[in-house]
Amino acid sequence: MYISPAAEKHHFLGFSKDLEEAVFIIMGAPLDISASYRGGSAEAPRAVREASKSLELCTFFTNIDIESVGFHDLGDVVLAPGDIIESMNRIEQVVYAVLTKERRLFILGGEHTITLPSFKAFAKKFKEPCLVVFDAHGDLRQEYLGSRYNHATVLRRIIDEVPHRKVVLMGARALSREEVSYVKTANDSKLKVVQVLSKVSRETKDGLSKAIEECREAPKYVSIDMDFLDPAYAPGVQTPEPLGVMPLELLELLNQVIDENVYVVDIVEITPRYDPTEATAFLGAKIIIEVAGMMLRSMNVKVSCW
Ligand SMILES: [Mn+2]
Repeated sequence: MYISPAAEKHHFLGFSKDLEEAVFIIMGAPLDISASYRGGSAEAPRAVREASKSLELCTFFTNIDIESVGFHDLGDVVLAPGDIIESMNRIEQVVYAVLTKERRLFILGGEHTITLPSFKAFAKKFKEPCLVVFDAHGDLRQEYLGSRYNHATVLRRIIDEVPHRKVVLMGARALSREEVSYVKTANDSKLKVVQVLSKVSRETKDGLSKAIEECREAPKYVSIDMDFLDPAYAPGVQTPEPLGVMPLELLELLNQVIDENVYVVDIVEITPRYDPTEATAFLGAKIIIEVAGMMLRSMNVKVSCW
């Protein structure tokens, strides 16, 4: 398998559970080939793992002791330098192999393009899957700067190339004209878009509930592009987009989405070199811990802190 394991001290949270005991597997997919603006997301898996070691492990939303559950840290996918097609093939192979182990999986990107091969693998394992994406952008272009496979086209490729899937796009406050007309004409069963600007309102939450309704029973893959958040909280991203929401608001929305049918979560587009404070990487690690807590609650795993 195309995996490069890391030394124990470099694992997420600083320790790795044995695969047999682990509920969660975490792995890096440091793809950073098609960045159109600010590269560096290949450094994100290391930065998020490093930051995670300094966080406390009682979850805020669910009062769960993550330390007693832990993650099996598999290491990073070994990618083919400069070759996006081969790199995506390898991500797909590895994700599919991991999914056959019947664990919940967290993937540390990498650019958003990783969601295409990962979700393809997911759709091989689970029938009629649902993808829930949190993103400032639509990533819905047919092509971008003459290329079909990159972080600006990834959602469009998923809709085109993965049959029998549903997609809910949360956020999308920055769409091109081409993307707006695509959203308008796209069949509702293919793609539902809930827009969020600056603040999560009652309408946003109701909109999300409605959009996700048909996905309730479906196996779900949740993709979190960190640029969904306001650049004030997450400046270290490839393409910062002003007028985003606060981290707590993202977690409230995730709390609405996470149920026992969520099997994969990816967190993408962190570019550590643009955030010398490391706040973006810390926030990424925190989001993973809180989401893991929400998943454990939905699975009725009770290991309370308080
Ligand atoms: Mn994106």
